[in-house]
Amino acid sequence: MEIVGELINASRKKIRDDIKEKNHEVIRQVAQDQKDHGAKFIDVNAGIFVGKEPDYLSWLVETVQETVDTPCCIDSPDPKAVEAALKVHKGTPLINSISLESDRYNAMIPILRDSDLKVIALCMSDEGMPYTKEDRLKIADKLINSLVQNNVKIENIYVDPLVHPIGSGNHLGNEFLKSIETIKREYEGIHTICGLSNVSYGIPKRKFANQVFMSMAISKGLDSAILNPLDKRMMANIVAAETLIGKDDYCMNYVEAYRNGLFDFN
Ligand code: THG
Repeated sequence: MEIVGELINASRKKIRDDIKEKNHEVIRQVAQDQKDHGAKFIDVNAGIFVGKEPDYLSWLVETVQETVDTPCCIDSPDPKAVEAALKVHKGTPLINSISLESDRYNAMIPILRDSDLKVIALCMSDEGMPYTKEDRLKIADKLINSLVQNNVKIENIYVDPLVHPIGSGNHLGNEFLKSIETIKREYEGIHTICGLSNVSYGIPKRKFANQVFMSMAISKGLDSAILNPLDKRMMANIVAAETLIGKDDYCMNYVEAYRNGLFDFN
């Protein structure tokens, strides 16, 4: 499982103030903590600062990369902000994201064409958010084909089928899980990703619900996720779930996690 650390996100009140005040030390610490707990990418999101997003997002990339050698996941619906962040980013980031919304799609394709960038293909279109597996697959198929036609490698594409809150419909968890399974089966070599915690909006014990849903998604082939790597129980569940579906030869990762104290909770 490739973990994208979600904590540097301006939708979190504390981080919003730290970004506004350009508080270097706090941002650096949050980046370091997430790396130390297994993040392979550090998500940076300044989406609530309308108009100032390109400036803040570039500052976040620079600040994270002063601290850790981990690449960023550049999280913005605004191609101008993505471009600004990309200018200062060292190494290969994960672009979050392209979608089938025409303005975003048309602005993102030239950035991605012939590049070695990694990119999240988010299942959204001008018709809004998809709810069924069929609607997600239609969008995913168009995005994957056009990215490949534009010379983006299949292994650099991370499809995000979009997680909805389970409180808004009984079937929504299953539709998401079926999407992961089908995408992994039909597009060999592709990655799948999601922002898991959307599933628990509006219900109690969110962390617990997120952890259970993660195990279910792993069983369908989810291979990366945007989440809080400081959630110890979540990280333990991931190791165990991957071992239990056969992605851990001789249970070596499981045993190592045990030895490192990852399972020390009750
Ligand atoms: N797909 C893709 N990118 C995404 C998402 C997605 N980026 C943003 C988001 N969804 C993933 N990131 C977060 C970051 C924080 C939280 C959830 C998802 C979160 N915040 C607490 C809350 O909302 O209750 C805030 C608590 C706090 O203030 O700390 O849970 O789906 N491609």
